[in-house]
Amino acid sequence: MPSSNPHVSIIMGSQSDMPVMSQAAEYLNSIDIPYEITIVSAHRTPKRMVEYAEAAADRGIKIIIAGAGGAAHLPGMVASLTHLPVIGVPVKSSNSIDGWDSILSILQMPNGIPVATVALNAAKNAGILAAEILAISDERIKKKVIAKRAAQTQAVLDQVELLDRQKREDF
Ligand code: RP5
Repeated sequence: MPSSNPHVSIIMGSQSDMPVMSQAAEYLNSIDIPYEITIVSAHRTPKRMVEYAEAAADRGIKIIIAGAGGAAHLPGMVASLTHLPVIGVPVKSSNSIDGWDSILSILQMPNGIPVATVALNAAKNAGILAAEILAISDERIKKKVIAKRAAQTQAVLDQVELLDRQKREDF
């Protein structure tokens, strides 16, 4: 849930990234992990980016999920300003060249400053990964992450059974 005491920060370069990045928030919401979500642009609000990243750990943030499109320097720059783990979400934005620009900008961090990069537009996976990292030291989150996985598995098995039933009825 959005919280005044967030454990996860979800940031993005532009409001136009919100349809993708809100998927990380949806997952965190679903397992009651407190988060905050806001816009921090590396090139339009560079001073805000520095202040935000430098203050994050002291505010109790444990993981930062950062999404951006195009040149997509936000995740790497934020990672360079904090020791917190940063999960990068390449966003296919209006100015993207098929998304490869943001994928490579976020993925190809030189040694020394890592950004854990998920697939293009895969903000949900970023939310899951953040929860899994928190689950290492939080039994309550661990149980919820495992339960979500079990529900996901069951949903696929239900689909398999439904298809099998339809096939039997067709013959
Ligand atoms: C990046 O440029 C943002 O992360 C966004 O994906 C992209 C386009 O931004 P807008 O022009 O839509 O604000 O900084």
